[in-house]
Amino acid sequence: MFDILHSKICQHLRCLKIAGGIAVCSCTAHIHITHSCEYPHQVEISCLDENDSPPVFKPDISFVLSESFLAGHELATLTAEDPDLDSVLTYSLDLVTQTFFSINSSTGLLTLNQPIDREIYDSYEVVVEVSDDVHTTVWRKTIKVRPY
Ligand SMILES: [Ca+2]
Ligand SMILES: [Ca+2]
Repeated sequence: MFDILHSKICQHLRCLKIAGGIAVCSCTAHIHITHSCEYPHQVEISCLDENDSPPVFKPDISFVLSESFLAGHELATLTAEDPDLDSVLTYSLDLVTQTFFSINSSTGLLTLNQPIDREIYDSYEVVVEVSDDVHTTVWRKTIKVRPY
């Protein structure tokens, strides 16, 4: 039986958190054994990455809406990134946006449900959500319909 100096391990883990923030997957810690052994031991510790950061939409998302687009027209892929390892992102639309648009829940590909009439609505507010199962990030933009 032996005791591990927790402060030593905690110190290493704290350093990793400060240094990397997020994408840390392993670290090395020196563990000193306080009984029955005169030599310090070194072990490899695997640090699991917590899902503690929200996904972020890429900043360069833009697309146009045109009266000439048919139903099913592919408008844009709204991609987000998540700093946490092994995150699975799910894309969805808010209720009003779902009336006019569809999104592929895994790829973020946004498509048009039906042709649009600029004389009825000359702009649309598009609200897309991405979730990592814990955090949800919203992307919102008002797009003007162009007549061609
Ligand atoms: Ca994390
Ligand atoms: Ca996350």
